[in-house]
Amino acid sequence: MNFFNKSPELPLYKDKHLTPKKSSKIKMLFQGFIASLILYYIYYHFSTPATSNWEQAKDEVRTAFLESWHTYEKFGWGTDVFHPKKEQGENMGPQPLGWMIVDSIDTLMIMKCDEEVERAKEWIQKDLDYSFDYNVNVFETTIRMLGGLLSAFHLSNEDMYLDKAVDLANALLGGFDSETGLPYSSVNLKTGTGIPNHVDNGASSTAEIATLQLEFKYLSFLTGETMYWEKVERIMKHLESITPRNGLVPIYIKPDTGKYQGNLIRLGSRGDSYYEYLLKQYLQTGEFVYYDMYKESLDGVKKYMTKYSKPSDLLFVGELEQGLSGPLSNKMDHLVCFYGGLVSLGATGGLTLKEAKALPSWNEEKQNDFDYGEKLTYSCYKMYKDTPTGLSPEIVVWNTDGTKAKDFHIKPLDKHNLQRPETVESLFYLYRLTGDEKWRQYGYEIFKNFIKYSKYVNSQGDVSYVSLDDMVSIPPKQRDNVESFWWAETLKYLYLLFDDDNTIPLDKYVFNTEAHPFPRFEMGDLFKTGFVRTKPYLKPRPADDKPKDIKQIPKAQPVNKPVDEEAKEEIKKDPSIVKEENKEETKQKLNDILKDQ
Ligand code: DMJ
Repeated sequence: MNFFNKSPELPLYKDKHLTPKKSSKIKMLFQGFIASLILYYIYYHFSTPATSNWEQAKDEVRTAFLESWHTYEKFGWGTDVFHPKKEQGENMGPQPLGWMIVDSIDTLMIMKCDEEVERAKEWIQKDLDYSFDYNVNVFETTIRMLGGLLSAFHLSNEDMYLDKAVDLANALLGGFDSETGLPYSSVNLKTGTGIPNHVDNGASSTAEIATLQLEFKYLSFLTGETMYWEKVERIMKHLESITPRNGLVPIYIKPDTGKYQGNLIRLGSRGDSYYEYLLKQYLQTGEFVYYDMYKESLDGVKKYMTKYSKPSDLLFVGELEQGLSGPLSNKMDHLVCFYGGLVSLGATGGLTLKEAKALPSWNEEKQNDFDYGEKLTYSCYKMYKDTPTGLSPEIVVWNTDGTKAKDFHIKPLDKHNLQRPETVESLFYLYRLTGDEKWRQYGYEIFKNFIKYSKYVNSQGDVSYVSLDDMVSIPPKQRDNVESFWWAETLKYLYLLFDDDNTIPLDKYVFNTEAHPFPRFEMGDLFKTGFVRTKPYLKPRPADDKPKDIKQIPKAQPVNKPVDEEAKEEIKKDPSIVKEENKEETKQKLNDILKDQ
């Protein structure tokens, strides 16, 4: 039989395999497509944690909080720094500052952990005393300790927290005693002496001096003492006068001269919360001057600092290492991830997107701002999603040249993960504003990856969640450290993200930069914005774009009388005067606030 003389219509068996008919090719392609869909489905559902039971997700966060908190209670109670592996804590100075307990107590209150709140309260009452010889960082102590005490006071209505807050604020005041009123980096709690930064040529960071205002203004509101308000407003007045119209500021400033130092502009470390508190000061009191400054800075960020990665077109905010005249670097700190939630919040003013869109003041620009916030938050989610552990590094470098397969790369020194809150913070805002479940799902994935990779269990079964040295390798190398903001911020935002009860509603509250919620309030007769802008905002504001858009701002007014100059000096010498004079009235006023809500 001659195999080679066969008719071409009857191909050999082997030819059939190699050259299928067109219809078979389509069939194979279709089958391949279906197979890959199935594989993707399996991968997505088995490798990506997902849930629709949000009550249970909230409980999981509470459990993670409590199990690690109990470990801290067992081995490090009262100390400022906790090492779960060594099973011990340590203080930063000769006495504890309450770094863990004060920073976390409002999370315990929000999560309704009554027994733990009682123990924390007792410790604060008996063991916390801020009058000792130690230099503290003015900013960190304000956002964590003063912020924590003020929120605890608001949530509990217990005088003791306000008393401690007044003591602490008075101990910090010496830090503001520079020529310009711009605070030094540190202050001695006992002597009240301001201490310039021992590095960076004595400069304070811009974020440090511009992230004290919510705390001191709320304290003014509670005590009726305008001095706190004036101290922090003076800083803003000065910053407004020296900040260029594009709203972008170098990350260092010298308290003695009042001048910016260097050219580096970024929304990451040392710059971040300057931009945050511009909007939040407006939200707190409705003062337009800060809204204008915020909007100018947002215009500047969009124009000079925003780029898109390749291949996926992810929006990111780069760094201007040499100021506006230099190129934009593609480096972005995880710290920048607060900005997505902030910008979307700024577009609606705390209302839901649906409510805000129904207002006559809604316009294309606000929609653009809102979209910008969503895009940046999605990029931040991808900083977790596209890594081996599903956890983000401290810093990424975005790829923009089109030659790489991935949107970002991570440098060897930037692989640590400190359990930071900024991405879940933005996810929380976006879920609250849109009601879109996808933001919760992203948060749940991140939460489960924290549980999977940052959990440390000692030989007795005590659980902690720790920072990671390297989030790229599996299993990741763990550090022997827990950051206070893991409890104060990350777990609080996750809990609130999964919460269906709208606890801490955004149209009534503003979170400080350490996630401590303060009620928004009206300035009343006692407070006013003590300066006008040196350069009026060029864009007209829609006539009805006013805080009255925001529904039900607490109507409570300060009832305490302002003290005169002489009395202010007395208060400096003996802070208990404020406490004693105002205690009863403050309590009454707080009762009124709580009744109103
Ligand atoms: C927190 O202490 C605050 O959010 C601060 O503004 C900067 N970042 C840390 C947590 O990452």
